[in-house]
Amino acid sequence: MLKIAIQSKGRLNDESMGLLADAGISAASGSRSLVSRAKGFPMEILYLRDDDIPAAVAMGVADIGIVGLNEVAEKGMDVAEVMRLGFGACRLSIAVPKSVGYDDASWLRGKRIATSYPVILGKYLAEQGLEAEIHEIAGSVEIAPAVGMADAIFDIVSSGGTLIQNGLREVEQVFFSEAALIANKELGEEKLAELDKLIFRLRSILASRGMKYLLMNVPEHSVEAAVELLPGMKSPTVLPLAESGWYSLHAVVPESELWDKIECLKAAGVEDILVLNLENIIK
Ligand code: PRT
Ligand code: ZN
Repeated sequence: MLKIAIQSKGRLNDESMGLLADAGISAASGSRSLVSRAKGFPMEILYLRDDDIPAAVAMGVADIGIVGLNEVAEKGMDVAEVMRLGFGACRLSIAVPKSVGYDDASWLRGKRIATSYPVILGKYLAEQGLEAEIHEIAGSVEIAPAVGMADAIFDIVSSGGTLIQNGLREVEQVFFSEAALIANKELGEEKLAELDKLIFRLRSILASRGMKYLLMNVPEHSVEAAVELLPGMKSPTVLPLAESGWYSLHAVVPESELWDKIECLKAAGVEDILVLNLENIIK
């Protein structure tokens, strides 16, 4: 039986549990002890701090885990990155007080940089051929320059709001992260087969996220134009309606293109467009 490690609480917990729930996997009796048996899949769920997940998976305490790629890179654990999961997106960036005249990375030479990610920062500085003082601090990195502890920081940025609130300016984007499914590199055959099943479910869910299912009525003379506008997974489905001269057209479109497509379809003579949510795309 697979054992999956997920963050016990924090930013990745909700979406990790949500993704598993969409895959038909839930924690038995909503229990939040360290380990709980899953329903809907032969799996145990282990709740850990995100910092501990790469090591737990590398050591085989858990077989697989959901964690930010930033933690995987920082901990330097030898685990397999199975798939990216499309949430928890952020970047690790260098930021300096906005009053500072920063032109390029050479400004960092000899400076004190506060961070909770000394390994990733150390690699970046080495690649740039720069020497600087890395000050490892556990939390509230963004206040370090204001209290005189550092000249710059290297921290997680998502919207950038926290930097602005603290009078900081993002000057180098170093590492791009999102949540990923990671796995122990030495899983036996049985666990690999279970992992394949899980990957299949997750792929179906991720493929459907951000997609909409469209149903519409199309007069015969508009069918060609509508099909042209809607390249579906293979091509759109076209079915004759009971009323002669009319067709029903079904297609899957990315949410980002939805309103553009609807406008073009209406202009092409399409009527009665239904927009439905898609739960899964099984290939
Ligand atoms: O207790 P535990 O150790 O498990 O959790 P944690 O406190 O270490 O981590 P947590 O829950 O804060 O974040 C878990 C993971 O979420 C991180 O390792 C990243 O992979 C991912 N992630 C995505 C983020 C953010 N976005 C993010 N914005 N982690 C932290 N932040 C912080 C950021 O440091 C900043 O201070 O949120 C603040 C707001 O960011 P802005 O730029 O949107 O203002
Ligand atoms: Zn953490």
